[in-house]
Amino acid sequence: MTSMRSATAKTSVPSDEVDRDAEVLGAVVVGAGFGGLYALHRLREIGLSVVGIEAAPDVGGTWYWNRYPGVRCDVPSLFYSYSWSPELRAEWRWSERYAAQAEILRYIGHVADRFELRPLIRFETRVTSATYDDADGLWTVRTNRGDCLRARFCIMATGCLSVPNTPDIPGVGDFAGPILHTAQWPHEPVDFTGKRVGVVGTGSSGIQAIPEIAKTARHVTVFQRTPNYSMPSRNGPLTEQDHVTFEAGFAAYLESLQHSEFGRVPPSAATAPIPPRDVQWQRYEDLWQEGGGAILYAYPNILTHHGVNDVACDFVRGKIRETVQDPQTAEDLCPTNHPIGVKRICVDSGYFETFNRPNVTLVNLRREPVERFTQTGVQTSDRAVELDMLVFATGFDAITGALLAMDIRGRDGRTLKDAWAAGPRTYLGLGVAGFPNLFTITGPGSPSVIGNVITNCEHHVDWLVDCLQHMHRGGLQTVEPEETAQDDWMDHVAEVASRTLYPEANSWYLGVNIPGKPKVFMPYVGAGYRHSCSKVAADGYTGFRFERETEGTVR
Ligand code: N01
Repeated sequence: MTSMRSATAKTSVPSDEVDRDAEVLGAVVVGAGFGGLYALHRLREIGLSVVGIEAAPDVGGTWYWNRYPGVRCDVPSLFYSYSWSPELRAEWRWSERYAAQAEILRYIGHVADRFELRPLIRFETRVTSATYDDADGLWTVRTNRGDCLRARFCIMATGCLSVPNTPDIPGVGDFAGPILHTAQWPHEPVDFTGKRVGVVGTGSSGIQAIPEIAKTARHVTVFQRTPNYSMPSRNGPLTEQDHVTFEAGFAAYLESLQHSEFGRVPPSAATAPIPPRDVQWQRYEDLWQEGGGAILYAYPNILTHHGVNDVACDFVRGKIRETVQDPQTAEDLCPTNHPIGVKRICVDSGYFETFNRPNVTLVNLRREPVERFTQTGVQTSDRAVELDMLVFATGFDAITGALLAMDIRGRDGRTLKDAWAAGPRTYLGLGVAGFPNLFTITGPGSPSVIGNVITNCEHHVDWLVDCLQHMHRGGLQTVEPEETAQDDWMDHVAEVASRTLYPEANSWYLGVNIPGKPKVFMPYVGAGYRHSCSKVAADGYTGFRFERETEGTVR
């Protein structure tokens, strides 16, 4: 793709110098995915001078990079859309119930054009460091292209699923064929025809890619460490009437977002009854037929009580056994070591059916571990599997990966790596004590990846824009969380998670997929998160500390 690096004036100085005469920006926004684009739009709207920095050559965030076959969203398209512009809703039509990546990328590209956001963004540019200067209360943001930007606010919209994880498996460097990662997929179509393809990983990405690859490959060998719960999407075309109906209910939907607890634990969870098994079974059957991941809505206590969750697990295992003809393969595909929903539930198009194809083999790594990769394939404890291509569908260094990949330094030069050595610490997932004027869109300690990430991004951006306006009105220069408020919030995040079944799985929510990463449950799964944020603001930003402006304004 042609470079789209913006013509926005470039500020380049030697790497260790700061050009104190350079223009001071209102804000730098890092990342041009859904969160970053909306932040650029809103910050410009309130009159801030703002520059976006994006590593990719175009907008889209994780949707720019994840181009593997079969990739589509597991949230229905009508909901996986920005909610803030009636004009945008009126002019955009989704073609399918669950949009494919290409259509989502077209949508976000359309938004960037429609709202003239591209000129604000420096593409193909990666932020390497962001340093807070105690003396003048400004951030200095440096990039791999030599940019040195000074800004009052630093908005990290770096995404929760943007740093791919490739496990360090012995011998992988010896493999002679192409090695692909679902999260760094080539732009050119990949031809699997006549190829023996190995796929490592059976999370959402693997579960979507495997059926598509199997349609053309000579043979697909799936290397599975942990089987997953997956629901059929029942994807299909959307009609004009679907859009009209959605729009008619839009106000109610917006209102419901204030209380939306999808994948979270509502207050009624503690006292909700456990419905009889046959009643639950019928409800799960209805949801299976309807398609999508709404099983997590089935009962308020499905994520807190084994008496409910176990029946849902049995139900899905029953569906797997009904679908997969080979009994051993069916058993190997049945998840047994974690409750349903405590890893992100998968939504598929013919995943379990794919294992009835003669050209697909499942290798259960729990029974038959990989010993090493070789020049020609994979050596497990039992056999040598000959392969022409390898696909890693092994996920991400989630939630904190992109933030910690930059050298972020707050007050007194303290690094974020140091501040988060024992796990991420934030107040409301929005800010970090000791890092003034730094905001984390869908940061750890917020619902972030739970539910609909776009609405979570919008909520954070709207909240921080209100906060910035509050500061402007009051002549306030810096904002940062109080250490005690942050401690209390993190205790609350952990306490809420401990009342659920979430900690029972080795999921990326806990960071355990990355060697050496502290085991901390990162998303906030409690109820009433939006209410908590609104209350903090309404009460005068309790738990945040402000400093008064001493010098000129940056507006
Ligand atoms: O990654 P994952 P993902 N040897 O971490 C396995 C979103 N998403 O890219 O479970 C062998 O879930 C690992 O095994 P285990 C969505 O939020 C959304 O699939 O750790 N296997 C697991 O099977 C999702 O949750 C959409 O034992 C190894 C797999 O690799 C998130 O992204 C689409 C291994 C990784 O699964 C991440 O999904 C795609 C090793 N050394 C993604 N290391 C939609 O909207 C890891 N694995 C539909």
